[in-house]
Amino acid sequence: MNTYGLDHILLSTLDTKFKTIAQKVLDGERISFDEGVFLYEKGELAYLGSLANYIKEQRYGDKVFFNRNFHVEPTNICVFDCKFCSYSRLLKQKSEGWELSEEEILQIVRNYEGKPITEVHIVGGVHPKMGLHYFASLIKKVKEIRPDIHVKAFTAVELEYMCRKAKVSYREGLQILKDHGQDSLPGGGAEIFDETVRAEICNDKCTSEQWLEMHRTAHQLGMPSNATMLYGHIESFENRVDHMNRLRNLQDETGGFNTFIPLKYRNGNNQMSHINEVSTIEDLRNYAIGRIYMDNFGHVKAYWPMIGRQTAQMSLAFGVDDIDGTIDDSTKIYSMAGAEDQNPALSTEELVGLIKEVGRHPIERDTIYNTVTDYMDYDFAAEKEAVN
Ligand code: V47
Ligand code: SF4
Repeated sequence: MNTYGLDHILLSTLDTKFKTIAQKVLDGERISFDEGVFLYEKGELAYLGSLANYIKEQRYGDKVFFNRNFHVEPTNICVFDCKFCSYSRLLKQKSEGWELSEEEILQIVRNYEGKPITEVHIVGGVHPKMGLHYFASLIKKVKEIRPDIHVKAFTAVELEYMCRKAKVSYREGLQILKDHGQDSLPGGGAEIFDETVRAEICNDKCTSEQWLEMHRTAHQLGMPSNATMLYGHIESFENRVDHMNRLRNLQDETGGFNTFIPLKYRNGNNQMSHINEVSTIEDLRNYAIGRIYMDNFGHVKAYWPMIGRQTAQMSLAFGVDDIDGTIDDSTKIYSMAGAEDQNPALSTEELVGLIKEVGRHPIERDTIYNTVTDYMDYDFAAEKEAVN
């Protein structure tokens, strides 16, 4: 196990605050809100990386997880108007939007027949006409085509709107979706929980309290979920720590979150395009502080279509243990915001190569982190020969 750097950090002439934090990490103790802010303000990349990598390697050694998934984005028509969103179109701009029919969506699922995909990720804009019962029936049909697939669907923003329109409680709405085959919730829509920032960047969608309550209810019903944080726009370091703190508190209560996913704000084609994007160094610092602060989260994910393949590779030395999935060019959310990867798709062989190239051990997982295949010594050439 590689714990390089830690002893050096503790023995060197560091400021006492840095030593206290490093000692806490070594002892498996939680850091405080103020210490989180201190790390953002003063923590240098090498120091943060050593601590975050220590935590990651204590848990998983060199292992890095990924899955085989595809996205379905039923529509980009959205009743909300988030200032950072490059993807949505209001109903009045319908000509620039898309609305897939139920048959088109099911055809996407059928196209994966026979392929060893374990997850479908369904999210989109909040369409006024696609409601709770429509989506419940859609999920049931998806499961009829692929009973084995894990359906990770609908952000808390979509779910809050669906429940409100259908006049049901969060519990009733989620139970209906679960009964029709929805397995878990993705982490989107969290953005930044601080109410002042939220009012500036996404003032008309679900509140922070509603987001947290939707995830709390899902966890109580046995549906796990993820949690995102949109960083690098107008928020302060305190706002980032406050965001992580609210998630850490909920995780203490329910234990239902799988993965923390920091999402870098991309400034292409949206109403906040005047804001510069943060540097790659800040991305890596942010992953590392996320790993250090979120001690009760199992996993930290770098979403490669958003930050690009090389930063995703680097993030594996900064506390990240997961780089999402093969995706198969099935999402438009980031390419429309100017992300590195305009056609995000990686074959399993490419994803495995990416992880191995930086000396890590690739593990294909399912959505809830059961191992599907250990790819360390996997022979792709033999697999190809067997198929031919
Ligand atoms: O909530 C929108 C973000 C999220 C931009 O749970 C933007 O496994 C950056 O949550 N720049 C939706 N980000 C996507 C999402 C997600 C993605 C991958 C995996 C999982 C998971 C969840 O996308 C939104 C918002 O925070 N987003 N616009 C932008 N310009
Ligand atoms: Fe709609 Fe989601 Fe875009 Fe906000 S981020 S405008 S809720 S699609």
